[in-house]
Amino acid sequence: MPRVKAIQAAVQILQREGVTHAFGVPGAAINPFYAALRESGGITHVLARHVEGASHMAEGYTRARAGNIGLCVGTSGPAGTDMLTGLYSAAADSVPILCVTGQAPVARLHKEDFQAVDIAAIAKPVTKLAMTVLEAAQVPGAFQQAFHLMRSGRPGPVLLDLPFDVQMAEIEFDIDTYEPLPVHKPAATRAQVEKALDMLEAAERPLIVAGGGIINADAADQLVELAELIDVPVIPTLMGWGAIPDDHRLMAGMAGLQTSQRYGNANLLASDLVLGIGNRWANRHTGGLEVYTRGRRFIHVDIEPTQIGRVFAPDLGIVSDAGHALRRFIELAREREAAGRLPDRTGWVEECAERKRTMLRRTHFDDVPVKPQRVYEEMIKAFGNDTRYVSTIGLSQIAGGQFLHVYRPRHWINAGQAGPLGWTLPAALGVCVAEPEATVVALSGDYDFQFLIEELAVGAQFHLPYIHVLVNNSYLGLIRQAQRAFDIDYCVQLSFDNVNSPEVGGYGVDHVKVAEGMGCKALRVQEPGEILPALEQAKKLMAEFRVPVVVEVILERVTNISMGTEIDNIIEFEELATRGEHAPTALGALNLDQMQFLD
Ligand SMILES: Cc1ncc(C[n+]2csc(CCOP(=O)(O)OP(=O)(O)O)c2C)c(N)n1
Ligand SMILES: [Mg+2]
Repeated sequence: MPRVKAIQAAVQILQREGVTHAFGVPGAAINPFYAALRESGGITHVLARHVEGASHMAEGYTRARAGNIGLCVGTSGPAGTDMLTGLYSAAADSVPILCVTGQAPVARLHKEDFQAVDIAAIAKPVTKLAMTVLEAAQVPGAFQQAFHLMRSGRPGPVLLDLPFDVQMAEIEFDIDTYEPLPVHKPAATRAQVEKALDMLEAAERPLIVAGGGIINADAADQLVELAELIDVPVIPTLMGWGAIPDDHRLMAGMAGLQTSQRYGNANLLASDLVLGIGNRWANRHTGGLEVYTRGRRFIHVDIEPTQIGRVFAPDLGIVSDAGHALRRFIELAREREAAGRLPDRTGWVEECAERKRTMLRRTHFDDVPVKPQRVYEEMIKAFGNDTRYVSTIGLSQIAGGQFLHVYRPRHWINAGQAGPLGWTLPAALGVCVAEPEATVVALSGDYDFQFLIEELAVGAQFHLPYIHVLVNNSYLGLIRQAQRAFDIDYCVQLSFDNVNSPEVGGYGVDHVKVAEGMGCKALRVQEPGEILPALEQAKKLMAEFRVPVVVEVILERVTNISMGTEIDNIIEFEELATRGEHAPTALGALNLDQMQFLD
């Protein structure tokens, strides 16, 4: 057996498991890893400017392509704690990332050594495995188990914490005898799917709720195939958005309290049976369960057994990987089709499609300062169907969910559950690393943008071009809107007179200067008619300079975005679209004549 340092074995295993990129920040306790990385030469490293940024880059990298596992690396102590937010958002959204941290030597762990913290204990609730590896000979097994766990069942992150002396110790290891462990994914049985199809057959107005598990399982094609075969409309969740193209005749809109369409909620409320696949009944999707569940039956298919019944008791629960389940559904539905047993759904499908054509929100406003709704209209005009959108949270993200269009899986990359401010920028960089040829468009409010703004320099240094649409209301907009319930507007203002930049007109931070200072390109627009030319110009700048390009749109400071606490009670703050020209980029209303009857 060759004798190698344990950390050299670890790096060899990373490569054997398919890792080609790492995102990180070095430090003394993790330098053995960096030495092994340099020696191996097979893993490209992107140097983040903040360790939290590295963790979100790893998330973006994983989420951009099926099979990817993002690796983030940091030293002991604060590097690990900085990456906790990435571990949390990865766990919450079922995203595998591997976080490797350095650690004080084993014999000094209990001596309050410099930057020694029990990161494994801290990270435990937000990982599938968090382990300080105390024996060098355990290092290969720990990495083998990490990959097995990240890929098996409900995917999620792992943290491996490596004391300095453990990294440096020599062990017997031969990569040629290493084999990744088999991945465990449960599969729905014939009996389970027959029962589900019986329930679907008995329903009059069935819907499929398509969750992120379908995207994790790389099974969007099977979802569309099943929907078409049984002719059942689909409501994607925020995490499942893109599993069925927005312009598909069976795409019935998103339901929910925030990132939803009026027709999505109306369609869900009109249904009598919901088949949820790879979803988790997130509370911002369901709203109050009384309203969500009243009058309809539920089938829940999920890869994680303990997810069944967690939020409410379904009428039928099936533990299965979404891909395995969809393939079984297709197989058995074909048998029923051959037997002439599939019900005719034309009336119900048309009913849903009609709502999609008519229950629209207005986007076309000519106001100055710009109303946010207009930004999304211009984005749709500027960016093609193959655009990868990245966003996190805020009114900007919510309105993006309401107005943008997504046509492919992994083209809406959003930190769905954790929603950590600052996520957008580094996650977009991770997407760029994973998909260098893709058109990547990030969407942030001003506060999200400011949170991890230093990561712009990473995009400039490593030539990771993307467009960052920054909608600036100089407010913590979502929280300002939420404070209406308290009748306050308190500690949510980002406005101040910038002594260096009077041209930002009291909006505070001069994002253009900051972006330029970081080595990126940036444009600022004040009027609706300037948005599209700026986005076109941004594409050119991106191609020419190969750096991130920020397009800042100065918004009206106070615009409330549609949302509510129940899916049958969403508050609309703007006038609704009553003519095609009010919502020119809405799908289904593209034919202006279709809406004239609403006049
Ligand atoms: C780390 C973190 N802290 C606080 C919040 C709560 N929060 C959600 S949205 C938001 C304001 C976002 O402001 P901005 O990015 O400008 O977006 P806008 O709502 O104005 O479009 C805050 C503070 C959060 N999601 N994450
Ligand atoms: Mg804002």
